[in-house]
Amino acid sequence: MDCIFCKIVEGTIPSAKVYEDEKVVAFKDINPEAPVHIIIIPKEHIESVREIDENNALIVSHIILTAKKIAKDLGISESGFRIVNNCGKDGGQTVPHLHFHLLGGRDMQWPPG
Ligand code: D5M
Repeated sequence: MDCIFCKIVEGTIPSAKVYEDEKVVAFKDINPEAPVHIIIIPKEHIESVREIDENNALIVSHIILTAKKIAKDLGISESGFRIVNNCGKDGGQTVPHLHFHLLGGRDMQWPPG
């Protein structure tokens, strides 16, 4: 499958990994929008939140717990952080493999663009 994030999981393209376990991988975003910008993905290829259902929904809570752990490890837990998921074209999703952004290290604005 020609999926860039699956290739990161397989290790066939490089990434700056900050965390990995049997279910997820987390790595630095190649185009950071904040001092801390980490992408967290399931190892399993799931295209987007639209493909989440009662059979695979536990991966989402695992990703949130992973984000919380990484935020603590990277020193942005106390100051606060943002977790973002973009879904589909209008949601701004550019990579069709489910991923959550963990952003921190600066004041965030609202609403997003
Ligand atoms: O965000 C997709 C994000 O993935 C975007 O912020 C760039 C990042 N990206 C794309 N390719 C790579 C590689 N190879 N390493 C690290 N980060 C990457 P979206 O929510 O789909 O707009």
